[in-house]
Amino acid sequence: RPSNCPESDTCSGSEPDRCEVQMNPGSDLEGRDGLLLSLWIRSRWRCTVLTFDLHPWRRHAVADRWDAWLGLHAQGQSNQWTERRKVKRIVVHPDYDRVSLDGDIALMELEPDLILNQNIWPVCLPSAAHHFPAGQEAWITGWGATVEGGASARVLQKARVRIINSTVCRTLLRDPLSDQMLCAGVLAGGVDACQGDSGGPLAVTNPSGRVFVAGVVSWGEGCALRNKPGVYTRVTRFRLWIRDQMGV
Ligand code: 4AZ
Repeated sequence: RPSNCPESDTCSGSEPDRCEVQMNPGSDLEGRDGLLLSLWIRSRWRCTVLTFDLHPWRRHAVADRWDAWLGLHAQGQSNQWTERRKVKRIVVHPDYDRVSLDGDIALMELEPDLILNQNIWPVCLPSAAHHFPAGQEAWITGWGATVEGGASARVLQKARVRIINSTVCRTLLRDPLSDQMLCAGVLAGGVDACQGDSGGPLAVTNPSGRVFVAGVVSWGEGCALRNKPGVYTRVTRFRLWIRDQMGV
């Protein structure tokens, strides 16, 4: 365990008191959307970890084939705040199921000494016991399609959704929702994650202003349809696994 990795389970104490989802100014377009790697959690100089969504086929899970771009706004376009890091290690959750999309989470460990700046800052991990109540406001971000079947967004998009009760969600979705999944969306339709947003964050701000990653964009039945909320990996269910993998 690197000496400057905090031991605390949640984002507190020795961690920065400002935790934000990486996003550049000007990326406040109401939209839906993202490419892989829009989420990274809890980077302290030497314990940078990123969650994302990846198919655990061998060619995807090889660290050498990945670069992490942090602080990005326009896809593939670096700016004064962008940092680029090699990926040191990829850990795909052992329970990942390609059909049910259960266990849809993986971790990327980045090369150390990441420099934080105004656009690169850690997001907090919720404790395993944390409950995100139905109705709570959450934000999704990404570069995915802005209409179903459409092109990915050039610049990072964000949209506001709400946590939806799982029992209610099961009545709305055709496919099974496991206890490792979490629903969020706007039931009236029009706001959602879509193709290319997978792996991105579902972020919730607590009363003290800290931002927590409640979910990871995973799947849905279409995009932004009425009564078809998006489905997210429920991060609290993987909190202990994440801790074990990070070695903190
Ligand atoms: C996708 O394919 C995808 N409406 C992600 C999220 C949603 C749909 C599709 C949710 O990456």
